[in-house]
Amino acid sequence: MATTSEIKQQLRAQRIETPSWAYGNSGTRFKVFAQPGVPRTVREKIDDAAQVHAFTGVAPSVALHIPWDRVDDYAALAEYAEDAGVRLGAINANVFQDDDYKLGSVTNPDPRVRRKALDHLLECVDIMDATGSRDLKLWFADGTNYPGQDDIRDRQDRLAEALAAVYERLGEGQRMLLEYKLFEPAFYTTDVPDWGTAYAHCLQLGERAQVCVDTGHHAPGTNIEFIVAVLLRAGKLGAFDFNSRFYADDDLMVGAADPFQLFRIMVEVVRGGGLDPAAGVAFMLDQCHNVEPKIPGQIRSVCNVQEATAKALLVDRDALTAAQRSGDVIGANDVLMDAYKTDVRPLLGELRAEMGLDPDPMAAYLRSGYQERIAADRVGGAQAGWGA
Ligand code: LRH
Ligand code: MN
Ligand code: MN
Repeated sequence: MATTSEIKQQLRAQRIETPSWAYGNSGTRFKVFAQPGVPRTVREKIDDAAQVHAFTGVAPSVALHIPWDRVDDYAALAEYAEDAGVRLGAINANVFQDDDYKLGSVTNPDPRVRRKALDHLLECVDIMDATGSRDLKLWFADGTNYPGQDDIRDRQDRLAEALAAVYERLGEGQRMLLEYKLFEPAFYTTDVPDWGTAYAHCLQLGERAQVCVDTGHHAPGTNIEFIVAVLLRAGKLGAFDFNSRFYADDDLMVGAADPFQLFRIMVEVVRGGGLDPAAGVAFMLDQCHNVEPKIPGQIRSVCNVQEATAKALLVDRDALTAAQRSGDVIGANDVLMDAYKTDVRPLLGELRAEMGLDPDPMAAYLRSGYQERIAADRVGGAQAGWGA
């Protein structure tokens, strides 16, 4: 069994990326509730992400979404982030918010629209060159609403063609992360609906194409930890978009709806070697804080991922393997549940103190006065993007 200092070492090394869009106003199709102090610019989103890192110590990068975070000079933005104490992380492409994309982006039957979508994806790689980002995250809203609307197989061919062109353009050390989603906005077919489809495309593309598992993108009851185990075994798990859900793609704080599921996922990550930075699994948040304050929402989410990771690291592997091999069903389950039932908050508090941080990041942030400052200084905050 790992010692406490080995466990702390792994927790200290874990990196959790926060999304720029979590800091802006967001909502549902029914209403966006504006919050005081939300960022008016990309730089202010970066400032807020830097706060999350300052108090948690494990969130040193922030993902961008283009064009929500479009600026003139991305190299200057990367410098700004560095000065603020964070890095620019994954570049998320957006080929879902133009009128042109009504019938799809890279799978659209119209070659002009396909070209436009591909150009945007290629532009995102240019941006990565300027920001020094490693990952291009691709999620396609593409699909159909009615049987017969378009040819399912042709759309797969168009998708493969676009992915190949982007893959070809990737530079040294850059990767492509292909994210799947069961449904929404398309309600009949989705062109990348599941991990199998994403995996098949990534396999064909090559080593630098990896699957992104967004925890909110499955049918209810799907065993996500099984998917994680299979992808890690195949060397194809590139990233997580963490969030939690009660119904569909709710984008709630990770670990809020089902902390046990998050633990089970992290158990498979640990088992498959996915915590080792060399495995290249990016732990990212993809959430919107519609009713709760944004920076505290991100701090809570980072802490929830850390808690689940700590519990997963506490699993007594030797005892578990022994119980599994001897067919001790209840014993094996006990080993797992022992770890899950352990209160890891004191361990994480100690770790943070050793890192020179306040043991309680949320309380420390709330005491810091930052929230009051931004509420007073920032007037007329921006939408996160969904409502933009
Ligand atoms: C799609 C998604 C994808 C987008 C993000 C804003 O539902 O999960 O990752 O880029 O939301
Ligand atoms: Mn996502
Ligand atoms: Mn989503």
